[in-house]
Amino acid sequence: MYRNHSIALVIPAYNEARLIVPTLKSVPSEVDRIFVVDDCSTDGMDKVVLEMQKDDSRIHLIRHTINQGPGAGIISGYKSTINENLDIAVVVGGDNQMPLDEMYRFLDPIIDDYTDYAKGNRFMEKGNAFRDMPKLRLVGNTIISLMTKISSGYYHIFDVVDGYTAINKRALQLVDWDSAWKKYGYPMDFLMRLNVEGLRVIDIPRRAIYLPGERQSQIKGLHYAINVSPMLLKNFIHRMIFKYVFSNFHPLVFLFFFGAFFLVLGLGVGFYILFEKFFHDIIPSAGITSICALFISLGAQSTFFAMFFDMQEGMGYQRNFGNYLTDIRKINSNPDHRSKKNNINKES
Ligand SMILES: Nc1nc2c(ncn2[C@@H]2O[C@H](COP(=O)(O)OP(=O)(O)O)[C@@H](O)[C@H]2O)c(=O)[nH]1
Ligand SMILES: [Mg+2]
Repeated sequence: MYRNHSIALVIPAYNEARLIVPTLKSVPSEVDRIFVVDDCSTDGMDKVVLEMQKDDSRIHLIRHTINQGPGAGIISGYKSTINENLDIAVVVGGDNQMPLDEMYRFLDPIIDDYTDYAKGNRFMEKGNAFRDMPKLRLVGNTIISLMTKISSGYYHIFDVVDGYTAINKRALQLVDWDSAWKKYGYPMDFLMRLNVEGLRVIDIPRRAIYLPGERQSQIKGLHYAINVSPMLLKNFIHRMIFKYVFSNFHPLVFLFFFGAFFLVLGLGVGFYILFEKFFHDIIPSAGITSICALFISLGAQSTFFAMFFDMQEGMGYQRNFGNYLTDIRKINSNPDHRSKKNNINKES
């Protein structure tokens, strides 16, 4: 228990026979239940977990019969959390890259009812991600984070690929987990689903850990990009229709589609003009050039206005924890404060 709330720890793990050991050993005493979701590991990880269970009865091994991906692992852990009626589910990987001594940062804003979902951000508060994250990952992360802002509707968050999260019972019960994304890329999909339910999301500064000599990730970059980009577009369309047509209404939905239509049309005409100029040496007429400029400016303006309205819509449920963010930044920039607050709040 932590501050009168029961805590589940969900650990999706695939072939982590070695690193699952330090991960499980570092679980704080406030965690009531540990769900390790083994997605058909082939390295004997299940035996390691069962061995550790003998010394720590909080550990529960969930076995999948076919490999479904880390998102599916988390969903299984979430379902067990719901079944056992626990209050909050924290998620970390099984590769000991997520410092569990920082778990309270995620729990406090949920318990204080400032947010429904807290996710890690390794760039905030002079985070070490800029220095330590492999450069290719840093560029990829930035592009995906920008795309996810638009796709998910949470414009105030970053580092969307970070899998260190905590979620409250209300959000666990509201989201339709069965239709959620099961493979890598799940954090961005989960965010969109939280947004359509009107749930609050907050970024929590956390340390990035890159263990020397260890495999940091099983993600294959190109495969990931090919899968995730269409998912983000699909999710964006789903969110627009569900949020602004089916459950509520806002004309921004027309502005977005109008903007996209004219941007694509304008860029198409632009490419045609350039093609004719460079390959057939045809000078474009003033008419077609003006049409091209008109389409592009109309498209860009509509898109930016739509984005602005979309951000404003989201502010409604973000505004009330603005002060909390400032406070938590103060807490996290002062290491002594964290332990003091723990001593006050610890229940177990
Ligand atoms: N349940 C499950 N977990 C997986 C799968 N693939 C990876 N994981 C786990 O998900 C966590 C994060 O994976 P990792 O490849 O390190 O990704 P990254 O650190 O977020 O880049 C680790 O604990 C992995 O063992 C899978 O197919 N199923
Ligand atoms: Mg990893």
